[in-house]
Amino acid sequence: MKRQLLWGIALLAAACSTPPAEPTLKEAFADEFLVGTALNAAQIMGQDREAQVLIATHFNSIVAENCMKSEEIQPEEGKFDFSLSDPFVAFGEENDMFIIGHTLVWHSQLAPWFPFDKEGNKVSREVMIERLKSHITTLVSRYRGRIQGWDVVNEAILEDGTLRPTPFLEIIGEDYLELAFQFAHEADPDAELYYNDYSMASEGKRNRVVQLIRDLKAKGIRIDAVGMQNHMGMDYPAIEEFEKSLTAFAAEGVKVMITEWDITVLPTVRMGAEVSDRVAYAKQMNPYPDGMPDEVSQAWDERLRSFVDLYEKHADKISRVTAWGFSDGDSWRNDWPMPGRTDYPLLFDREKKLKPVVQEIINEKINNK
Ligand code: 9MR
Repeated sequence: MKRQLLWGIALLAAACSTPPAEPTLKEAFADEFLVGTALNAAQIMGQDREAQVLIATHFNSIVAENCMKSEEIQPEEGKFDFSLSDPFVAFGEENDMFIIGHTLVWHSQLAPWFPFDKEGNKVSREVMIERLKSHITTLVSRYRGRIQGWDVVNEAILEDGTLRPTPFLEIIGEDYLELAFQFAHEADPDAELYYNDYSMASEGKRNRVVQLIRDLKAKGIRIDAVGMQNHMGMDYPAIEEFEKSLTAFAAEGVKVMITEWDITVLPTVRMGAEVSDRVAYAKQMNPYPDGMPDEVSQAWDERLRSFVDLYEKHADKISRVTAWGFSDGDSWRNDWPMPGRTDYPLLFDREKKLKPVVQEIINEKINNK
């Protein structure tokens, strides 16, 4: 009896001395949607061990920021480089995460050989279809049953609602879209398939994406979700317009995913996320190299909150919210479209600390459960 009492006291003391685990992002939103982030090479390979640990703690979904783009994964025809994508997938599996492949068809970062023959002439439609099929089939079947969802086609539509003139459109024609989804589906019938794009709040793009969903569905081709990249600034997009697109896509019977989330606090040089845009550095466009003034930081917090409110309002339609990167220092925003700026667009700061506003949101949600 005495011994039992002593054990009891010892256990109680041990329990009291272990600080309660801090609530995490993925726990806070567990009833609503997955919370994801994009991984860079240092995070995948564990050189950035601190980030790896925090990513595993806070996120339950990951996407490859760059290592599955065609110029990286198939730099020469038939020569695939899986040296980053394999450990990326393994990391997701070890941590029980929902893994997204990004991206099978994209005009940007397209392997240079893709549309040309050995003489440097454009290949025929048949050859381009064969290359498209081989690229998609190789990737999707390698990770069959392990990658749960693919960004099949990325950024194929312009803001005016026309199809972007890419080598795929020029050489194959409009049906490259349905072919891409079909090839992906054949390679892994259980994988979810997505169309992913930026500037989704624009009316032209909204309508054309709706049309794309209808076209695919009318042909019996699988599409599970629309990925709304949410690369935003302090003054764009208008939240109402973003919401209109979100509800318009969901009304077509697909899920919505917020796929590439970040808020730049810097003066707008370009809206959207056209990777090829480049503007020379100008000091006055980099106003916060040493930190954000309080009022700017508060405005950023408010914008974050207004979008979190929107996602929660539509949690029945949204299956995942993914930040485009882990901490501020990693973000592509620091160099786009103007290199060398200091931005603060993500959920974790440069010291890899959760931003106070994010911690507040987590606490509010956990306390309300
Ligand atoms: O964040 C990515 C950056 O590191 C790359 O240099 C760039 C080009 O590959 O792509 C960035 O990610 C883009 C994503 O793949 C598609 N939507 C726009 C993203 C930001 O440019």
